[in-house]
Amino acid sequence: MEENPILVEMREIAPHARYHVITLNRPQRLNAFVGPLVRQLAAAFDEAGRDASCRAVLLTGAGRGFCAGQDLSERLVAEGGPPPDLGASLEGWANPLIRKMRALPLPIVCAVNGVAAGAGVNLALACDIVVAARSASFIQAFARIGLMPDLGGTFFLTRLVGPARARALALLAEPLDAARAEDWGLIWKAVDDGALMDEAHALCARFCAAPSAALAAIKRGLDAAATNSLDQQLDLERDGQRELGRSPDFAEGVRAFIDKRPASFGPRKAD
Ligand code: T3D
Repeated sequence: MEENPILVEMREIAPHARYHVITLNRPQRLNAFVGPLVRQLAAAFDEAGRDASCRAVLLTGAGRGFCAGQDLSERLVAEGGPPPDLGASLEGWANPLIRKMRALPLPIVCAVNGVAAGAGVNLALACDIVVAARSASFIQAFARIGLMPDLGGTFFLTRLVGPARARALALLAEPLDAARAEDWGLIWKAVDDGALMDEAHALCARFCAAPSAALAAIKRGLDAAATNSLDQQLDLERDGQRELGRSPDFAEGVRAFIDKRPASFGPRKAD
């Protein structure tokens, strides 16, 4: 029997401030998606949202890969058998998962520890900050097997790297190494393999001391900017800033600046 396909660990940074570490755990299949894995992954994000002390999520993979997308052994069509309904599959788990991650009012840091292929790349791109090991690579592998990018890939790719690079990545389905992914703006940073987890943990620890409502508003605002007009964004910023300006975190942030000391922000309001 397979081990638990998702591992969740809590890292306490201070009283009422911790982050959840979610590890995809099917290393023998490069953490490819199967039903139990995607169900537990969605439940792990729900749990992070419910945990009032949780201030960030770190997502990574066990073993030498981050995630190789859908487990293709579940997609083998028997001779003369009916083809799978991939639309139903996306509607059933993938699209709700990506919506859930984008709506989560917490920063999601993704530590890409090795190859990310197919839906595995786009899972990473749905996170807020992607750090990758220098040995990692990103492959929009879909065209190799007669599919198109999913899990938001067609949306994220163009916005992150621009249309020319997005088209070549998706149409050619060639690997992009981590250094070039950083250079192109697909990810935040490529780091030495041995430094990857320290880097990702340090980011999450930093978020544990950050003003949580502001981070949630930043995440919402940047997401809305992908489709809003400038007028809509200006209105959104006015409304968001009005609310944040009334918060104890802002009062503390200003006081701390004037006092020349680090700010001590308050707890997060859970979902
Ligand atoms: O619901 C839906 O179906 C719709 C959604 C579709 C979304 C998708 O993600 S479609 C795209 C699926 N993914 C792929 O096409 C990638 C397939 N994998 C690869 O191309 C290669 O494995 C990699 C380039 C990622 C890595 O290559 P390499 O040489 O480093 O490793 P490997 O030897 O190919 O893989 C190691 C093992 O993992 C191997 O098993 P073995 O031979 O040791 O028993 C391999 O078969 C297995 N593996 C890797 N990817 C998958 C997989 N097994 C099942 N499904 C996989 N996707």
